[in-house]
Amino acid sequence: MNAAKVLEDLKRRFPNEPEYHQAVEEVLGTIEEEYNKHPEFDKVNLIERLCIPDRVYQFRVTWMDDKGNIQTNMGYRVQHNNAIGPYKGGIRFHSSVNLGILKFLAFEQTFKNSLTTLPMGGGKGGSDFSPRGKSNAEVMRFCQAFMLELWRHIGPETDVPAGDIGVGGREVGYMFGMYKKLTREFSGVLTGKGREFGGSLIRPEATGYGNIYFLLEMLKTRNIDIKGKTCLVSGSGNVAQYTAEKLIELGAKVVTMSDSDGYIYDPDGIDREKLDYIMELKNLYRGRIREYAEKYGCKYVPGARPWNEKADIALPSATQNEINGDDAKALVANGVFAVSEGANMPSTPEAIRVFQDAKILYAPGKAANAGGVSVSGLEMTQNSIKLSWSQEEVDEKLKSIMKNIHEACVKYGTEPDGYINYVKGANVAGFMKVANAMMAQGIV
Ligand code: NDP
Ligand code: 2IT
Repeated sequence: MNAAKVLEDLKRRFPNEPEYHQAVEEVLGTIEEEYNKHPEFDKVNLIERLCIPDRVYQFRVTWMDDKGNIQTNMGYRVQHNNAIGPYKGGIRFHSSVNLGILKFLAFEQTFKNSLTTLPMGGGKGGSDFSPRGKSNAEVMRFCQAFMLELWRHIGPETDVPAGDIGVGGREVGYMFGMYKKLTREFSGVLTGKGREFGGSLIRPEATGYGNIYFLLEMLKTRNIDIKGKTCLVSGSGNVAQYTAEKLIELGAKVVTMSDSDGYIYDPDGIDREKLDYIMELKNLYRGRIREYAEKYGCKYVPGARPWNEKADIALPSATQNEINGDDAKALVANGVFAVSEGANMPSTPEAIRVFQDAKILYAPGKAANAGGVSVSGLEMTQNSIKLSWSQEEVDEKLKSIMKNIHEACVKYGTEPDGYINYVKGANVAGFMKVANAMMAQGIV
C-alpha cells in the first residue's frame, strides 16, 4: 500500500468530506508499515475495501412541528464494515451532521469495535435534526419519522444502532417503540434502551467510566495516582457527566465543563452535589452550562473551550476537532501530562503531534471511549440470552475490556524508546483483527 496514493484517491472520489479524510489519514499513516508486511492484503485491495463503507443509506425525514409546520431533515445510516459482527454504532442528531462526518465516525467505529474483542462491525447514522429547543412531542415525532425509514435497514443480527450526540435514552426509547410497532417484534435492535425493556445496567455510565478506567491504566505505566489531580472536562452531556462522576469518586478535581456556548471554570472543583445539579440541568431541563456559573458564582467564558486553564489531565468529551494545535500547546505548557479522549476525534492531527512530541500520555478516542460500545455489546448479549446482569457484573466486564484494550495498545504501540504510541497501538490492533476476518471471508 502507498498510503498517500490511497488517500489521494479517496479525496478525489469523495470530495468535501474533510473529517472522513482526516480519520482515514490518521489510520493509514500508522498501519502502513504493518500492512506492507502482508503482501496478501494488497493482492485483494484490502485497504480500499476497508476504507470505503459497505453501503450508505440516505433519506428524507419529514415531520410536523408543534405549530403544524412541516419540517424536513436528512437521515443517514453508514454501514461501514461487518467482517467481525453486525454493523454497530451510534446515531447522532445535531445540526452539523452530514455524510462526511458520519463516514468518519463509522470508519473509526470499525476499529474501535474490533478493539473491544466483542463481535461487532462498524456503522454510524444520524440526522441534521437539532433536538435543541424542541419539545418532547417534537422529538418523539422526529424519532418516529426517522425510524419509519431506517427500520428496513437494521435488525438485531444486521445493524444495531445506539446513542451519540443528541441521542440518549429518550430518543432511543422513541425509536425502539416505532421499530417494534413496524416489525411487530420485540428485539435487541437498539442499545442504550431503558432498563425496563432490555437496557443494560451501566450503559449510560459506560463511556465516561470506561475512559477513566483507561486513563488509570495509562497512569499506572508512570506510577501516577489520580487522587488530587486537576482535570479539564469538556462537554456536559452523557460522556462528560459520567467522566466527571468517576473522577470525583476517585478523588480527582474537575474544574471545567462546557457546552456549545461556552465553558465554566470552578476552581473549587465540581463536587457530587454540583454534578447532580448539572445532570438535572442538562438531562431534565435541557438548560445551558452558563446557568451553573450563575448558581455557584464561578467564571463562565462564552464562546470558548476550556483548554487554556491550568490542570494535570484533559478529558475532551464534546465533539470532533475541539482541540487544535494551539490548544494542545497551551495544555502542555500548562502542565497537562495526560489526555484521554471521551469524544471521537476531538484532537486535530496538529494537536496529536504536539502531545506525542511532548511524550505525554495520549489516548485516542477509539481506544479510550470504547467502553460505551463495549457495554452496548454486553447489552446485545444480555438481550440474546434474555437475561440481565447485575451492575457489578457489567462494571467488572467493562473494566476488564478497557484493561485489555490498553494491553493491546502497549503491545502494538510501544516505540523503541519505551514511549507508548496509543494511536499506532489502537490502529494496528484494531486493523489486524478486521483484516484477518476479511481475508478469511473472501472477496465480498
Ligand atoms: P451529548 O449530546 O450527550 O453531549 C454532547 C456535549 O457536547 C454537549 O455538552 C454539547 O453541548 C457538546 N457539543 C456537541 N456538539 C458540539 C459542538 N459542535 N461544539 C461544542 N460543543 C458541542 O453527546 P455524548 O456525550 O454522547 O457525546 C459526546 C462525544 O462522545 C461525541 O464525540 C460522541 O461521538 C462521543 N462518544 C459518545 C458515546 C456514547 O456512548 N454516547 C460513546 C463514545 C463516544 P450542547 O448541549 O450545547 O449541544
Ligand atoms: O461512538 C460510539 O462508540 C458511540 N456513540 C456508542 C456506539 C454504540 O453502539 O454504543
